[in-house]
Amino acid sequence: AQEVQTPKWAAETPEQKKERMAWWQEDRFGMFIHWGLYAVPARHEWVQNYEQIAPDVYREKYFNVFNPDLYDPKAWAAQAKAAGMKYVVLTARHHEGFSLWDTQYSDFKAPNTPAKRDLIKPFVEAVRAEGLKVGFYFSLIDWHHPDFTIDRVHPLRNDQAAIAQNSQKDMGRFRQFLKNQLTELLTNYGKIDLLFFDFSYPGENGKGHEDWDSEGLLELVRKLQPGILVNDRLDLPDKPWGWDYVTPEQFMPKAWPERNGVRVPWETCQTFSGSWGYHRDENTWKSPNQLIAMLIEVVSKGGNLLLNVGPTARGNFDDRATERLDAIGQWMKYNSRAIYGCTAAPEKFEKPDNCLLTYNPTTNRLYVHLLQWPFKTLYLPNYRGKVKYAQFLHDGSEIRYTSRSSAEAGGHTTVTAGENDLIVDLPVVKPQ
Ligand code: FUL
Repeated sequence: AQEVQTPKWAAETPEQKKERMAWWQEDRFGMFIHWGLYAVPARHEWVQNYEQIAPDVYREKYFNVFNPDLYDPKAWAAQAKAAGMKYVVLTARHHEGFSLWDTQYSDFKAPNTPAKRDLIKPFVEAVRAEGLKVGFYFSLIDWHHPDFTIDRVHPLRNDQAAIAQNSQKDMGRFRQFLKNQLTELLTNYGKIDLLFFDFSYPGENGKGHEDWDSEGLLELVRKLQPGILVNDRLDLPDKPWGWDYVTPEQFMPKAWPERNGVRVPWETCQTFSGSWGYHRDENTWKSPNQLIAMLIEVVSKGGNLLLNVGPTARGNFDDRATERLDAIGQWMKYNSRAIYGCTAAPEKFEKPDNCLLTYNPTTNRLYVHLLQWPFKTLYLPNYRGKVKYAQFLHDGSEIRYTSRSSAEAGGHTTVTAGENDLIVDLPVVKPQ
């Protein structure tokens, strides 16, 4: 394999990197927020692409009716916190090109709509005030920008007249625009903890991340916010310094993801329904139990979960989202100890039937999550000698267990458990 040179600006020791990522490894659970003009049509944040709406038509239709009179970022932050989330990542600008803040580099921005103000500033303040970490999502794609090439992902991909203008576009100017906008976002709002770039792909010239100057962007970001975490969507896969964590999207990896045989930090981003942006008529909403099981499964594989809300055009979370956040919050109230600071269990702990395991290496506690409530008995395979005591999380009450030899001595009829299994006595009725 070719030796990859680390540029000076990216150099850090493994300890420094570990320290930089410590909060994120500990927190495990964050809120993603997709909010933009697409909340108005309410048909998916890719509506402009799917319906091939020209940028001027899109702007004409939705820009002047974007009036988020219910926008209350304090309520957003409070809801995230109550759900047990520890960081919040907001779409500063999505592919449509609409900026939520008062950028100098575009007039297609929230302050020029009936919203009449920078929507990022109060967001950052509210999230900070709740003691949560702040992240921005920033799109490398901009369907509104005049210099952005009309490629196969662009809403104008079938418009021959528009495509004919491609030769006059200047991706260099677009790259500068990205840098200018990032400079604003990473200078004017204090400390920013995380940046979620989205996304790089081979453009018309087949060059992919070179079109975006991914390395130049990363260098700028690291200079402006040395402590920040950056995801892998700048598309620098072969450069270990080019990303901090990988981002499987709407997808549950089978096991802890690896690169070159080494486990890497990872975060899956997931939606409540089938859309990131507010989608009024989309009905494939996951149940609260599915979402809680998802969170447990992610942590059981050493990852983070970034769970998305798409606020409405009026700026609030709709009831379907709120209901789910509340349910997760109820669960987290008693069980967050099995999430924060936790990771995959050491190999010596085998997964019992219908269970997931999370583990806190600092406290040396193993959390056994029962996805189904069995009849009276849970078998912990080969756990004999590895457990000091067992308790429920919801009330701290003792759970009794025994091993095969004592179960037999106790006169039970047919004990088929292995020599080294633990036989856990559960109440017939699931407590709570
Ligand atoms: C994708 C985007 O294209 C989606 O709209 C969404 O933002 C998701 C998190 O990333 O690549």
